[in-house]
Amino acid sequence: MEKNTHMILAMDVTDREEALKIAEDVQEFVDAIKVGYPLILATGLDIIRDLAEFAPVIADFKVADIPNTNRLICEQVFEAGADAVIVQGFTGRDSLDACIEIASEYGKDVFVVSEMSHPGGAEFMQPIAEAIAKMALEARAFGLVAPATRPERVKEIRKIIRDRLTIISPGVGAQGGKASDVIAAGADWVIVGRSIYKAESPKEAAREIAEEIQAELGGKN
Ligand code: NUP
Repeated sequence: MEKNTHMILAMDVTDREEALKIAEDVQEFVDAIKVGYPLILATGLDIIRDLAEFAPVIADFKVADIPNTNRLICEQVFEAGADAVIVQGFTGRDSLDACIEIASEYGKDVFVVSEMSHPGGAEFMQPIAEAIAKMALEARAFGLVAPATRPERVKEIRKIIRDRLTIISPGVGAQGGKASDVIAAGADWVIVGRSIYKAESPKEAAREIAEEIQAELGGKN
């Protein structure tokens, strides 16, 4: 995945035409588009290929099953045209290995959730987040999903994985996180949903966040 704008759009609208329009409008400001259950359940799996015309697509299915089922899910995701899949880490190494095995067969990427960005993410997941990050490193995942709502946690995860894995970070805007803070903490990409797709002008909202990120990086990228 290219790292130009350092931004991923979370496309959680439930209307196909709206999704395609937003994708067209914001494509210059995003490196990837993340789709999940809301859009796919509403419009069908073909939306992945449709959106892939604008940017690489990350399928946020938070895959969390036994290895065999994970394998079957990941095959469907990559057959549908996704460039990467998001999986849970708490199901353990064998489940993660199954996803990574299929991803490498397709030449695609796996992101592992270490700790979720909502307040409840601190309840059960935070205490095991470091262990999940270590596992993802050993299993050679492509990256981790770490919370933009807690930049200090992104910093901790960065220390563990050093520069060997990437970090994508949701929770900017609607959930209270700030793009420049989480980029400063060590995230490679921020994930932004509602602040863009619910804005009066998604394009202008995306431009503003992209500029904030570039100002933070100050030419470092
Ligand atoms: O920990 C996570 N937090 C989170 O918000 C892991 C995620 N995958 N997400 C997703 O990121 C969430 O499902 C949504 O698609 C997006 C954030 O959207 P928003 O809060 O910017 O609207």
